[in-house]
Amino acid sequence: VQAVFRSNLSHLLELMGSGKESLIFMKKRTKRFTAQWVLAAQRLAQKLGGVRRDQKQILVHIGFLTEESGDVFSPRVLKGGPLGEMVQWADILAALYVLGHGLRITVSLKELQSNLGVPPGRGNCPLTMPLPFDLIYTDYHGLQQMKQHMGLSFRKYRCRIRVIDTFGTEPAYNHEEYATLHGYRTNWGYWNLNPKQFMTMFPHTPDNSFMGFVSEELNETEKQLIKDGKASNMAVVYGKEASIWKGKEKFLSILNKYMEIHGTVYYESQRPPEVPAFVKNHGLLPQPEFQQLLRKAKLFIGFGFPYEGPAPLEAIANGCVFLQSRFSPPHSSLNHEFFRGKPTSREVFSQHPYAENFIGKPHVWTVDYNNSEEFEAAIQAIMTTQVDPYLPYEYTCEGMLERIHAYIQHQDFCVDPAPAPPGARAPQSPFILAPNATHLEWAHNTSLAPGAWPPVHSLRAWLAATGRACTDACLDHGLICEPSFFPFLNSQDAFQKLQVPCDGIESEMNHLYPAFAQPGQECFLQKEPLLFSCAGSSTKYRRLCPCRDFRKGQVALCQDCL
Ligand code: U2F
Repeated sequence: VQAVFRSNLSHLLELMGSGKESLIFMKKRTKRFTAQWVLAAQRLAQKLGGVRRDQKQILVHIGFLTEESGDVFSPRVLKGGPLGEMVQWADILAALYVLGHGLRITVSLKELQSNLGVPPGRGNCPLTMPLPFDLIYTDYHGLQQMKQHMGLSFRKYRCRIRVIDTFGTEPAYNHEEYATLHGYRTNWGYWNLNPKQFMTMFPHTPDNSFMGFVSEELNETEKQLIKDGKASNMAVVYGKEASIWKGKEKFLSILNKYMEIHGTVYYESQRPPEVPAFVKNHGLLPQPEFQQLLRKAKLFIGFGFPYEGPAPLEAIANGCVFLQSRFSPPHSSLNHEFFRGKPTSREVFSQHPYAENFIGKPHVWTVDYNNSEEFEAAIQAIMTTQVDPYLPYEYTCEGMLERIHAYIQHQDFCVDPAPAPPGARAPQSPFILAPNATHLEWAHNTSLAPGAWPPVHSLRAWLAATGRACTDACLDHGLICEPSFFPFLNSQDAFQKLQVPCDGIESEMNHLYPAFAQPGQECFLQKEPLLFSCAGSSTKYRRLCPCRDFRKGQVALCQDCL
């Protein structure tokens, strides 16, 4: 069956159920975005022309909202608790629905079981049953529940699962045996899924798929209105929970010399003691009113937490400048409580690395808050800087629809890509050598991997500098690391083409391989395809990195990926 774009979202709102504060928040958001989704669908339909899109049957099981996993989020929706996850789930549901797929939504174990066809009263059904869904979107909580209640079907069908995973899961943490042997075992990882089955909130490491969410897009008239209505001396502080304001008196008093400070901090009856009297606190606002506040403000200022939330993108989209602190040393699961136990060793160099690296000045200023002069100078400069509202394409409704469409049509983790066995010589030389001999281009010979996605001709291979991760090595060249291309580089032939002087060649399990170790001149190939990883570096190795191009404003997709 062909999928047909939908332009009426009222059935989706019914499917979303009711009762919980979290669901109410999500439904309000979906309603508010309806017109934008519909317009985006029209634009995408035009862009895709008549291309055939298969309709999938999709189960969305939102594990963190189930009572069985504690549902700690719903009771905090109106009290300043995290909303980022609900923003993202609401947008995922809207995107899947608007794209025209068949949708079931579950937020309890009982509903999950009945949709999976698990016989009532049979906690752990040992049989494999046919699964009535082509795809299942869930989270780590939901994954755990499915493993417990699907019996043997779980193994069989887990390639159909997509895990919405805010901060991402790196391959070293995902591979059970490797994680256990090398100290990468955490509360969450070791599921042995294809790392691309994990879908993140921001494009952290390309080892995972970037799912994202959306922010409001303004038309030219609205943009002009906002620019005209800005109060150049108005600041909004990022942080709806009082604890975020603790110990920030120094910055607040500097800021207060220049600007009128507004906050949206949740409170019960009295002003929270962390929020100084000179701050105009509006209390936690409903999303549309929060947007209105951002429209008037010149500055949105972060004090280090929450990490990587949606609000800075909304602020920038509404014409604010986002000022945030640089983290030195960077925060990570090794040194910060919040990231501890998360299946990633990513180093976070500021409160919002996406804002810093993908947006940057004039919209985003990342400064050292320990240096009061630098902090103060930034505020002065921002007050006189003109900025236009800006939203990266990948965070528009159209961008999100385009990306999810591409994933649904092209990502298939149930077929084995059957790469050449490590160490084997490629039957045909797949590379053309670039003149500087550290960079290879894939010959325009698609017959080598017909139907591969992303298409293999977008591969550009680089030998990274010592100690450099492939994520960074590719970005250095204006490219993005593409883990699905690793198999093409995992051969003696690839090293030879790069003129790497291998004295010996060995094949082992190591998430940094393929790589070259300078002392000893040894070349290492990857023995375990699940461990191919863009993330990760060591001063011992120069990694062999598969990079590809990407669309402007849509880093998840290569030029020829649609
Ligand atoms: C992030 O979660 P948060 O919910 O803390 O992220 P925020 O960036 O603060 O904003 C989430 C939404 O809250 C809305 C705003 C954002 O879309 O429009 N909002 C509001 O409705 N009313 C207000 O007064 C102020 C904001 C992140 F998303 C999570 O994944 C992380 O777990 C968490 C911790 O790092 O940070």
